[in-house]
Amino acid sequence: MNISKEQFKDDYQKAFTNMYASTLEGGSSTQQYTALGTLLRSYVAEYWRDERERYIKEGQKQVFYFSIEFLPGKFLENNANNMDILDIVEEGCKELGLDFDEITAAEAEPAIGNGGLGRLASCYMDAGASLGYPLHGNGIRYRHGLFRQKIVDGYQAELPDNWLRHRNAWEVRDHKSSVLVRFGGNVYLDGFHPVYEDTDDVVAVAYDIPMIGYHLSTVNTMRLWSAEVPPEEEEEGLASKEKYEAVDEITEFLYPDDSSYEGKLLRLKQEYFFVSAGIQTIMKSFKRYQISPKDLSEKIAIHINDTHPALAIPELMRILLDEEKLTWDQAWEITINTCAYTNHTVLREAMETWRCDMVKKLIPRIYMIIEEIDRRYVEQNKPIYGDELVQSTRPIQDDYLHMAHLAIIGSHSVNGVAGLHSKILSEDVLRDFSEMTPHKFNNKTNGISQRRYLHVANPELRELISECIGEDWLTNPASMKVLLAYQNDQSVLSKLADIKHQNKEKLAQYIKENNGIEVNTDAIFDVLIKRLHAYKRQHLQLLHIIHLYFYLKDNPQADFQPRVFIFGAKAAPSYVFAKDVIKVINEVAETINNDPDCKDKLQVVFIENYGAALAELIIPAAEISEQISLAGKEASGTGNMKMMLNGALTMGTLDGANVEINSFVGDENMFVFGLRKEEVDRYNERASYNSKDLYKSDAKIKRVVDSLVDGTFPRIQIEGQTIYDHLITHNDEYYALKDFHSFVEAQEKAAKLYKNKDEWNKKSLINIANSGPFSADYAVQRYASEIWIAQPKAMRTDK
Ligand code: 26M
Repeated sequence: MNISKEQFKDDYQKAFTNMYASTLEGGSSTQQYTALGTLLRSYVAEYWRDERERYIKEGQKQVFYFSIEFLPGKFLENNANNMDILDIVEEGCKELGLDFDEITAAEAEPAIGNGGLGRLASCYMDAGASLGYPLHGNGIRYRHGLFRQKIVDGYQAELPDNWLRHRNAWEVRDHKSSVLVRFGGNVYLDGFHPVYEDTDDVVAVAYDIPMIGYHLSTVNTMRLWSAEVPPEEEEEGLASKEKYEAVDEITEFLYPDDSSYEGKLLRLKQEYFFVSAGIQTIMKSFKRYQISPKDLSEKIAIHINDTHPALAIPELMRILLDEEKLTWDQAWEITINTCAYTNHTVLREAMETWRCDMVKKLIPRIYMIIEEIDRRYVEQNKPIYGDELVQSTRPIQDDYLHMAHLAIIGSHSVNGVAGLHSKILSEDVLRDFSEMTPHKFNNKTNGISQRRYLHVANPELRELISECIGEDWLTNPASMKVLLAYQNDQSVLSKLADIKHQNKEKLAQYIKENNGIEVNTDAIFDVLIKRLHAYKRQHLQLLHIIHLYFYLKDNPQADFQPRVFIFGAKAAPSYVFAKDVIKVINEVAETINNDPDCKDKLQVVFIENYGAALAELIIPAAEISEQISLAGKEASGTGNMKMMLNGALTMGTLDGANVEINSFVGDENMFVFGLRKEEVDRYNERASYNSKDLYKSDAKIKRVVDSLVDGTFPRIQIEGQTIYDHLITHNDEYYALKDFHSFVEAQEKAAKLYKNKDEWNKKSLINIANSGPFSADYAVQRYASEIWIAQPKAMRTDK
């Protein structure tokens, strides 16, 4: 958009005074942020409204992305960037005597997602709007996001995240869009008409946040639902204290689990709550514009992000049957054609199943419909596929509802999130389904927002790239490949190295302030940032660090490539192994960082409270991107793409999207190590891996593992033992010891290469140049053209 700096400054001062009846300079940074956010939102408000109306008027197909998590990151800078006014805002603030960094720091980050799944949803929102697709989010407005992590004596402590304390400048409460969601009670059919008795009603109130596309291509909506007591109950004095509490609870907090499933009633309530609100809203707008429900799948697409929103399928059936009075067959065909499902994990412990009696009690009408889906599924498919296939794929089995089965059966498309992952789904985890309906199965490799992770997070690199190859890559990321022409250009390579160094300095400053550690910025910055999970193998990096520590103790004079190991990770509060790994990392860090033999050579930093905002500080400073999950376990990973985009070299197994990174850059531009997926399968099939034998026969491994329990590192008696038991007593489920030597070797190769700065920088540039295909823009285009069958609008040129 076009606005002069003077106009902006004037608007900002007025907006501030309007809001706080005081002057801008005297405000707190939180107030300054809130007024600035509100002002920017007001700049897009009319356009946002126009775009909503245009969508309706033009009858364009709309896509609704249902996700129980979003992880948008801070809004201010990204939105200003997409509105093309980031410079004006920054300079304007400076001229007004304000500290722009302080203002952006005051923005509370909406941590309403756990990790990859939520962040992916938000990258897709950004890409959708940037490309002009009518792609809208549907989710939950948790009053408390993912816990804040504090490290106390090396342990993770969890504190509540009250991100809405100072309100959210970007959201608009739209009470007129409220809908009623019914829980519990009795339901019986009067003919074909369901009669509800004694239901417990909750109002879902919409909070809309604008999703602002790059160059204002369009403005879409992320709608988050909040639960409230129905106003009628309140006015008639019918709501008890218990009722208030029960309703508030529904959208009170985000479950802090990632890749693990627990059958908690409240979680099921959350799932039905936001799904029902979303589907009802879609259907209401249909009614308003008198579109026949039979045209539903031509006018909208519903995306089910993991199984959590799978109740969208029976909820849509409910409305088509009970309210639109369609026949079952009509309703079912429409539902399948409308819904599509993405799977994000192959871990058994993450598979969502619900006890049928629980579902039946909480949402009786929905349960009736699910039973009927199940009954017809068996009836129709048994004659064609035989009993065995049908029994293993039906949604209800042994009194449990299998959410993935429901999602697959009720969708026309099922996709994995990286090539290898999709292959595992169709050949292994979901093989029975893919045998029956192969046409549903497809791959959509994940993508990331290069606007957030490069343009905004690393503006110096953005400048450098544009200096070399012009601006086309900003909207056409594949053309970053042109950068390859500069791989031997010493002046470009040295600029690239300077930028990396500046970013390392920035991170080092943060580490100094927050950890009290002065890290050596000439050392390799080796970064492992992701949720803590055994399959992601943070403990393998820990073993590697201990190995290096012993090496330094044994050879204090050796020529050692200095390295700073940087960790960021939250553990689910009930996940004992993960929490113990955090404690041990912190205690090993304590010993190493205080050992004079390690000074400026080996340093270990655990960054507290890692999340979307800190990621934008850490990623531009990364030189080695650690992607070390056991092959076959990480569905895709997206941090791998973000660090590659910022010039880090990947240290990785052939897992998830690492496989694709490898195919783009080749073995010589990353460090591949570890078992291949087929090898892991073979060991598992034959049960032929014995970690204890390996440990006993390998002195190096034994020494490192023993250090967890022999007092080498103080204060880890219990936690060190947990890891020891996992590795030795419980046979090292994720093959960390098996991959140990291969990992150490790859790490040695990296250390050696780093000594040759020119070579390293060249490889760094090659990584950046090849990262274009991982743009979320391409991923969204593939979803749109192959799954949603949705078109972007013709791009406007008048802004
Ligand atoms: C389940 C039940 C109760 C509470 C929480 C959950 C739950 C929440 C999030 C389970 C799984 C959740 O996320 C899984 C996830 O984040 N998967 C990651 O998705 C990314 C995007 O596709 C991939 O890049 C990662 O490889 C994958 O681990």
